[in-house]
Amino acid sequence: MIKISPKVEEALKNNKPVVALETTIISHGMPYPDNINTAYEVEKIIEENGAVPATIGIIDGVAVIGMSHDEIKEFGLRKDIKKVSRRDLSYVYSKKLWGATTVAATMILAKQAGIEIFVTGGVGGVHRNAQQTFDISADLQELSKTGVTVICAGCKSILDLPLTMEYLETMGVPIFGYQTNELPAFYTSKSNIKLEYQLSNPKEAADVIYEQRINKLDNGILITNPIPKEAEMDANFIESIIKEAVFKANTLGIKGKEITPYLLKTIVEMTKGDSLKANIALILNNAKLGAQIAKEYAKIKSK
Ligand code: PSU
Ligand code: MN
Repeated sequence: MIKISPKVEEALKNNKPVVALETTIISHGMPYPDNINTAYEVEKIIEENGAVPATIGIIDGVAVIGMSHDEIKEFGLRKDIKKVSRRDLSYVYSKKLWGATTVAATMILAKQAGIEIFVTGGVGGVHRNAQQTFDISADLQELSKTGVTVICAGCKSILDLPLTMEYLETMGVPIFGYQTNELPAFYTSKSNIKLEYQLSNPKEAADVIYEQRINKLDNGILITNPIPKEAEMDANFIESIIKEAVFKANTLGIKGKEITPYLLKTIVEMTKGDSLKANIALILNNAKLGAQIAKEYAKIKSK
C-alpha cells in the first residue's frame, strides 16, 4: 500500500532518526521555484543534523515515503496535484492520482510507515470567523488521534489563534513552546498567547514524546518553534496584510480547502515576497530542531 524508499526503510529498521516532511507546502504553499529549492534545503539540513528526511506524497495513487529529488520537483511543477487531507486519501488512491499531503494526511502516512517526528512550517487551525463558517482544519483532529509529533512555527494569524488553542485543549493535544512561553505566530515569534509548557532543549522534547508513547497516549504532539529573530516580520504590517487577504478571500467567496492556499499566495504577492522569505527561514529553522529531536528520541528508544 505504501512505498518506502530504501534509505528510509534502512533507517527505520536500525532505529536511526527519521523526519517526515509534507508535500502540500511544496505544491500549494509556496511558488515555484522557491518551493522546490526550499524542499531540497530542508532535506539537506535534516541530513546535516544527523537524521534521514522522508518527504511524503502520493504518486499515481501510491503513497511514497521518502521521495527522490526528481519526484519532489514534480510536486513543485505539476498543476494537477490534489491537496490531500484524511478525507481525500481513498479517492486519490482509487483513481491513481497525484496527491500532495497536508499535515493531517502526512501524519497518517508517517505513522503507517513508523515515523514519529514530522517537520513543517505551519499547521492548519480554526479559521477567523469559524463561528459562522465552521472552517476548522482537519489537521487539529488528526493531532488528536495520530501519534506523530509535529514541529512547526505556530499558526499563521490567517487563523484565529485563541480559538485554535481552545480547540487543541478540547482535543487533548499537548502543545509546547520551544524555548518560549508564548505561542509563536508563524511570521512573528509573539502572539500574546501564553503557553503552559516550555521545552528548553531537544532532549526534553524527546522525553515528552517517549512518555506519550510508553503510556499509550496515542494522539499527536505539537511543538511550536518561533521564527528566528532576524527573519521575523513586523507584527502590525503582517496583520494588516492578513486582514486584507482574508477580506479579499471572503469577497471572492473562496472557502473549503481552497482558502488556505489562496491566503498563502495572496500574502506572498501583497508583501512582494517578504512573507515567503520569512516562511523559508522558519521552516529551515524547524528542520534543524526536528532532526535534533529525532536524534535524541532515537537515543532514548534504543536504551
Ligand atoms: N499553513 C502554512 N503553510 C502551509 C499550510 C498551512 O503556513 O503550506 C498547508 C499545510 O499542508 C496544512 C494545510 O496542513 O495547509 C492546511 O490546510 P487547511 O487549512 O485546508 O486544513
Ligand atoms: Mn478548512
